[in-house]
Amino acid sequence: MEFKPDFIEKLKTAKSLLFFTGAGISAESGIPTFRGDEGLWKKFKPEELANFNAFISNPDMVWEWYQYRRKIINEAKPNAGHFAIKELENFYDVDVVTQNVDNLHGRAGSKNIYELHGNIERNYCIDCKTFYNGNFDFESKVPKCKNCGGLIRPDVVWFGEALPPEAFIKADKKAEQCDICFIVGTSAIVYPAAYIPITAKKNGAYLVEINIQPTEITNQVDYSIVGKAGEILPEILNKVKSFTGGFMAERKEKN
Ligand code: BJW
Ligand code: ZN
Repeated sequence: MEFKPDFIEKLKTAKSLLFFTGAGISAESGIPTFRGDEGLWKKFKPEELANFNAFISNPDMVWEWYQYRRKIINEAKPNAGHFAIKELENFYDVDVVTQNVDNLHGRAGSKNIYELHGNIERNYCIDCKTFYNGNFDFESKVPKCKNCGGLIRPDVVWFGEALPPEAFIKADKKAEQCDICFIVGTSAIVYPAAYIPITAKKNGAYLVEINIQPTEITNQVDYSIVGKAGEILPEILNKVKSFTGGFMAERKEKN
């Protein structure tokens, strides 16, 4: 595809890229998004599942929902979008600020990942905070802590809960410093995560959105690319690879 000329210029001069990603980047890996026609929450109401009170009043139901999703995530693989972001590390300083809990950026090999909503591969005891990795062999009933008998929950951020402070503070700093901020596959309606691209813009970053449809943030971006992340991101990578001369060539040699 033909990219906007000012975006090409930015790609040639930028040193640091920040990717702010959401469920849409994993859609082509077969993981359902949250909202929209095919969204997870057409079938399951968020207020019934993604909050602490729901877990306390019906732990088995909430646990079963997470086990169902873990199964899908375990079988999924990173797609061309995740891998393109990883490969852009050969040319730029790349930071990935993700709302996803699926660890597909990690499995694609990205170096600098800030997980704002936790990671579904981890669990912890709600009472003594002991951590448990793994999937408990997909048990459908909520497991109990070996130390204290407390309920074990997934290490994800539910509505009304604080984001992991270290990840959010670092992500916010990266947002202040990046040259280009890509907003990929997110409805950009969940806060405080959605402040990340706004912070980037306030600090002079060029904003590029990649989504199959317009979102809450579309009217604030410099460039809205309508299309699938798994197709557009590899095209951006190819464009970068096609640049010759200047410091881009030096960067290729350096890496
Ligand atoms: C494609 C594609 C393809 C498809 N290619 N694109 C203002 C400030 C602060 C807070 C608030 C505020 N206003 C309201 C709040 C409260 C609340 C909130 O934001 N509510 C809004 C919904 C209104 N926020 C919170 O409660 C947060 N905590 C908080 O505020 O704490 C305060 C506090 C402070 C101190 C102490 C204590 C408390 C927490 C939010 C947690 C969100 N958690 C979830 C669940 C995580 C666990 C799990 O996975 O189960 O996170 S909700 C869900 O939404 C999940 C996602 O990460 C998040 C964002 O969704 P995402 O990724 O954008 O997915 P979708 O489905 O919405 O969009 C997919 C997009 O992809 C679409 O646009 C498609 O078009 C696109 N797409 N295929 C490209 N192939
Ligand atoms: Zn415990």
